Amino acid sequence: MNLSDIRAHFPILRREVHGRPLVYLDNAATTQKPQAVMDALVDYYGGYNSNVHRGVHQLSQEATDAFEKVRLQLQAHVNAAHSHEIIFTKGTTDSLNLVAHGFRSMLSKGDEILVTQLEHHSNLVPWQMLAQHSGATLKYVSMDGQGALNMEDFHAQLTAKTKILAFNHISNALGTINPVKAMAAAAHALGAVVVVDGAQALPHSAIDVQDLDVDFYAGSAHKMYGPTGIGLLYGKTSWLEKLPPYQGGGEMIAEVAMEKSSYAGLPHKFEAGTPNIAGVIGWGAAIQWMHSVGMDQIEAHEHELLQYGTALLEAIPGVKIYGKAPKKAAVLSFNVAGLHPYDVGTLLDQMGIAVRTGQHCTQPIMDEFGIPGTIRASLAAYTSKEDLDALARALEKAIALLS
Ligand code: C6P
Repeated sequence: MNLSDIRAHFPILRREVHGRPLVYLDNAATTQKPQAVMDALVDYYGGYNSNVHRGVHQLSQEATDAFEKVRLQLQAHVNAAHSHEIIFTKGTTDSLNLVAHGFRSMLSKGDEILVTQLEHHSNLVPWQMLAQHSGATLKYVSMDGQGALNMEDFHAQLTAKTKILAFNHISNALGTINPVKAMAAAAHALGAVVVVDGAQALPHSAIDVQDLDVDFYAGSAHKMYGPTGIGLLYGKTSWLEKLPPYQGGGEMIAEVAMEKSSYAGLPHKFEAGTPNIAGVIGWGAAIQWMHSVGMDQIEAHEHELLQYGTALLEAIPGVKIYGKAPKKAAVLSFNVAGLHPYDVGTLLDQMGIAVRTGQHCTQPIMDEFGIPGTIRASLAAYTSKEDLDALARALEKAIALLS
């Protein structure tokens, strides 16, 4: 598919904002949805809406088949060894909380949890809560001035006391790509569990959880062209079996008596209540759409755009880009000397350019740089060089107006 074919799948890209053509550069917050995803939702609600795993009737069978087909799609998409290793959650935040909560009874004083300074709050606060609850100590790996993890610090902080290592694959604020495979191997050598926040990696490249050899990997459908409110937790069978259920209710049980219950096997043990059936089915269409473009093509396209956009922004006097790690993906986080990111973002919006401004749920990163936040342009498969040209032109105008 060429870029204009790709863009044609996204009706929203044809709309205007404040009388200007929309330039959507807030893809790390959420991506737009191709028509195929919207069609899948309408087909489900209009054609076979029913609860899953519950009825003998035809509609329920059809809904269950469509729902479970997506589990298989996701298994293939991340190369999990078994489909029961794919747990449907509400999203990355929910997945990470499920894991952190599950370890409450397995950690105690003297144990350590290691995170990094690059984490989204979703991969920091649940571990703070776990530390408070269990008495374990929370430690973190620092980043350098380029926004890359300080690997010497990583090896110094990782010890035999480390029970959990939790970090992101790609930083949402800076785009840093972390060396997941090497970090996981180092942690496993010391007996730690490896939990990876893959929210920003899944949209941009092919993921192979077996090759990375991580114990848990979390993601959100809405950042990969799918619906909101649905996400994934990949977990190795051995860990998912050890972890207690996160919530109690229907679907996650085997036998229920008034005094106590026994739990269902994987994956249902972690899927209490009626799931987001439409969300799952829509996600299946999104994954199919991504594969119709090709994961390698998406990665190559975004890499080219990242280089193009970096050069454009750096040519504008006063612009400073935050996050220049040698391995970096899909995010241009920047500020303009003397201007508040919010003011710049507001003017860009007036010119039809959608970017995110602020801390991007990564306050420790902003504190480390000593800034209130950044302006963040984040890329997707449908982003064009013209989008980035429009950003640069609008930015120059905004700077002229605000200076
Ligand atoms: N980042 C952003 O604008 P949820 O909200 O559960 O789908 O994803 C949370 C999350 C976890 N980890 C990383 C690395 C993320 O980027 C996000 C979401 C969005 O950067 C919204 S704050």
